[in-house]
Amino acid sequence: PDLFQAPDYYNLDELLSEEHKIVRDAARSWVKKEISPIIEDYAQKAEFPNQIIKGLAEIGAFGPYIPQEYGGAGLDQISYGLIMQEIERGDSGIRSTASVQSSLVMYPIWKYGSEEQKQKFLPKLASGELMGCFGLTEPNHGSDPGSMTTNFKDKGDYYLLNGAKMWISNAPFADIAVIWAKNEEGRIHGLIVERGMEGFSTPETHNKWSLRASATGELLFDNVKIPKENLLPNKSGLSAPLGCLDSARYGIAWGAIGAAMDCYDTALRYAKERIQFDKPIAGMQLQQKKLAEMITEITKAQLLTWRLGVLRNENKATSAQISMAKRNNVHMAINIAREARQILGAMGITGDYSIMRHMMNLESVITYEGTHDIHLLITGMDITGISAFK
Ligand code: TGC
Ligand code: FAD
Repeated sequence: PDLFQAPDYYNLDELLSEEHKIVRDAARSWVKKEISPIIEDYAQKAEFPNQIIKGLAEIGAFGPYIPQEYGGAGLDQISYGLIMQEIERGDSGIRSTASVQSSLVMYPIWKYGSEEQKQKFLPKLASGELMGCFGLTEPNHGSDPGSMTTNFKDKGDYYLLNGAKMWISNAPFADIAVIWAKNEEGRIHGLIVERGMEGFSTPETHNKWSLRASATGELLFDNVKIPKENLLPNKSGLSAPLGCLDSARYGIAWGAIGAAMDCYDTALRYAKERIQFDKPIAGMQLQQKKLAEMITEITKAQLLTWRLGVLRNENKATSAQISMAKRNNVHMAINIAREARQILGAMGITGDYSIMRHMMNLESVITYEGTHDIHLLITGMDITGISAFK
């Protein structure tokens, strides 16, 4: 039996094209074969499974919507979302690697880079030959990236980069880092920093209880000489990194549904099999309430996200709409993980089931790419016209 029963309570499949279903099913079977059997072990070891990089590239997880001329898969936004959903059904940390590579490294090079930068980096990033990371957050500037202090000075032949980034997914093994820094006028620009440049180091962050199968690290810049051709020339200001976040947050909205589906599916099966007081616990009203609310919330999230995908395909989705979906869906998933864990009783705390790992992973997902609070305030700003940040 297929261990991944995807709930589709409102026949959402009827809204998908043949291509969407082919892409999704390919990702689904790859995750089942390559991620599910190994992921618990890697999470326990707190190690990223490097051997899956090639497979991720093959299912189109690196640059799903980047045009084929640059090595991307040339798919639409719904296919991109479905790939993220299937990967996160396996593990949020693996989806993180794909999100960062696609939306935070390939996207800015594609949108803000020169033709030479696109030719040089995009095909190798799409194939996984090069891996990237994205440095926006700093030790003292998380939710407020506009106050960053990492900076670069024009030295004539090159830029001199100084500063530090923290909490950076993929940093420990990335070949390149797309990072954001201020020039002498205080204007934010994107720069491509390459491993091996003198003064650039990427120490790993240990002791995480969340996203353990994803490598997280710092990016330290100590008088790093950056060739001038490594500056992204076509966009500057805070809206440049925030534009990348729109794409990643959209993928996370889909991804969270995958994690929620896996928790729901696991809890439903368990509840039907587990007998207490001479009957399956699935027959107890309190457990039915939990399961019924889960499928309701998953269904609402699916519809929200599908519609957002259509809007993105038409280039009509706003940043605030993306914030709403990211916030709603991650919150939905974390609540489902917590309830599903309880349905499994003591078994729920073990690594024999995926739920506790999803639950702990989602603590990062609800924090990164804009916290739950920040996305609420983005909605608040959108509907009132008044920023609560300033
Ligand atoms: P504010 O004055 O509102 O905006 C500055 C400029 O940016 C424009 N803008 C956007 N542009 C594109 N996309 C968006 N989503 C945008 N949001 C705002 C805005 O129009 C303005 O443009 P302009 O031309 O007028 O200059 O900026 P603010 O300083 O008040 O901050 C706003 C706030 C708090 C919403 C924003 O800074 C924010 O989103 N903070 C959260 C930070 C965050 O999400 N960091 C994520 C780091 S990356 C990460 O977590 C990767 S995890 C990856 C993984 O492993 O999957
Ligand atoms: P803070 O900004 O210090 O927030 C602390 C608390 O204060 C939060 O609850 C927040 O909601 C609240 N708060 C802050 N401002 C306000 C406000 N105005 N009103 C009300 N409440 C507020 N960053 C990258 O650049 N690249 C990456 O690849 C990356 N990967 C990550 C991977 C992991 C595993 C994690 C955990 C984080 C990662 N991040 C990455 C960083 C992430 O984006 C930040 O953690 C996030 O933006 C929040 O910043 P902070 O942790 O500094 O929290």
